[in-house]
Amino acid sequence: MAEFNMKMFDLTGKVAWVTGASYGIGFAIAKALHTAGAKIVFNDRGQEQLDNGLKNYKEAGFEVGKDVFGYICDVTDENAVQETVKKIEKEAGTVDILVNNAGIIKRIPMHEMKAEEFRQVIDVDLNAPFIVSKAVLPGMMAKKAGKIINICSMMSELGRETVSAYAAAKGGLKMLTRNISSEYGEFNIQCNGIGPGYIATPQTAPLRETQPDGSMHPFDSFIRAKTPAGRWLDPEELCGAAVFLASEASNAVNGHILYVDGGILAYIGKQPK
Ligand code: NAP
Ligand code: GCO
Repeated sequence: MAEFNMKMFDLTGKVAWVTGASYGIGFAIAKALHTAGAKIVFNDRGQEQLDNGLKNYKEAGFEVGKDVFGYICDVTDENAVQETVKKIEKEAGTVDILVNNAGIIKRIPMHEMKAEEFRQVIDVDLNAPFIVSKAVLPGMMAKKAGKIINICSMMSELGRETVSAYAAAKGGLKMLTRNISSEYGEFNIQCNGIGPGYIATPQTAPLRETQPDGSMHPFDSFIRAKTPAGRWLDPEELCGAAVFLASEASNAVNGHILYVDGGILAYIGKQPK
């Protein structure tokens, strides 16, 4: 075993596919993996969204077709995903690192949620990570090396009102992570999760809206009281964990969910003064 050295965090020569990474957490992780040397692949559901994503990467200094490759692909569509993997392998190379980031949430009280709405969340947040992981595994198995990182959640461990579908999906994603790690470890493929705390992105914008009277959304003070540092986290604060789990520095880490939550899961909550 080589002596530890910082090159173990180097992703030069690697192809990293971050799903749904036009903006938000996926975009931050993609930029970090590129900073560590990887070539980035991302996808979005339509031409307009893809063009918006490409604009964001260009503004961040990426050269399209060299540093970043973008594809129109709905991650819930298995045929589209399989076709996209063929294009990626032809244009960018075999996928070495997959980050299953694309995700949605529907905040509806369970007794009011339609079964179709529940299914839609499960489809994107759980079925799609299965579909995309299945599509890239053959290439990783052939290379006898690969990294799959699933973006889990506080809701992989905890519940709360109105997020039954999302919690079920993210809880399932935790176990899918552990099962992929179990089934493909012999191919030197590691599958781990990142469990973000509460991150300021479009997905959580409704929970941070300023109220008509100018006060902050009640959820804002709730989550600040549940976070030891008393603040929302930024997408960039997930990047160190992403580079670590994408690199050979984590080759002995497998089936682990790395919570980057500012301590939420360890904390009962700020006591009243
Ligand atoms: P976001 O701002 O809503 O971004 C979600 C991304 O996923 C968008 O680029 C979206 O593209 C894409 N997407 C959604 N459905 C898709 C589909 N069917 N096919 C392809 N792309 C699709 O969310 P975020 O906050 O960055 O969250 C990213 C991931 O982190 C999600 O899995 C989320 O559950 C998870 N997470 C978020 C937080 C948080 O506090 N923000 C915490 C823990 C975990 P479109 O533009 O086409 O919609
Ligand atoms: C919510 C939030 C959370 C975050 C994240 C927490 O409505 O509670 O959207 O679910 O997105 O998953 O880790």
